[in-house]
Amino acid sequence: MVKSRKCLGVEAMELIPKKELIAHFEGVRKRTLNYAREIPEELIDWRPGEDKFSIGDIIRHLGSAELMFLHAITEKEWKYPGHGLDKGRTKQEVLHYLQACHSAVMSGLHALEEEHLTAKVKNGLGYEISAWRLIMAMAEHEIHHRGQLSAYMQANQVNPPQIFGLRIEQIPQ
Ligand code: NI
Repeated sequence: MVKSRKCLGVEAMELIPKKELIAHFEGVRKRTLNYAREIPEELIDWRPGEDKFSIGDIIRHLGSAELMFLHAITEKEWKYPGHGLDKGRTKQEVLHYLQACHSAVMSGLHALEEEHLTAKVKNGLGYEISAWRLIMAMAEHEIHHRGQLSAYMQANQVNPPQIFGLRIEQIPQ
């Protein structure tokens, strides 16, 4: 049976209620923080190349990206606040910025009505998608950068935490 894109969006919202989408992102963020907390202070400005993100840049970027995704959902406009040192310089400052962005975004997401989430928003490339997909995109974006943090840590002989608390060798074969 062929269904319109709108129908599919509404059905998906029924399958994944807003509170579950938010809870999923909260879980992703909790695990990102587990990584960020393990980063030694002296590595906060480490970057793998001159024109690459530093560890601090990635953490500031995750906070600013959250604000960007919420703004796109609520205002249907793409606007990125940047990830410069004005957002925080030390590990404590960048984590504080990340937390401040997260609190603002969680309040914003909780306040959304169902119709905000099924409304169409243009993505960065100009294609229309349902706004709720941006919450999933926000999670995917964060997971991408968390993997990057993990690689940065390993390049500096710092063991990143296990994502779900177990090593793959602990799972029965
Ligand atoms: Ni990014």
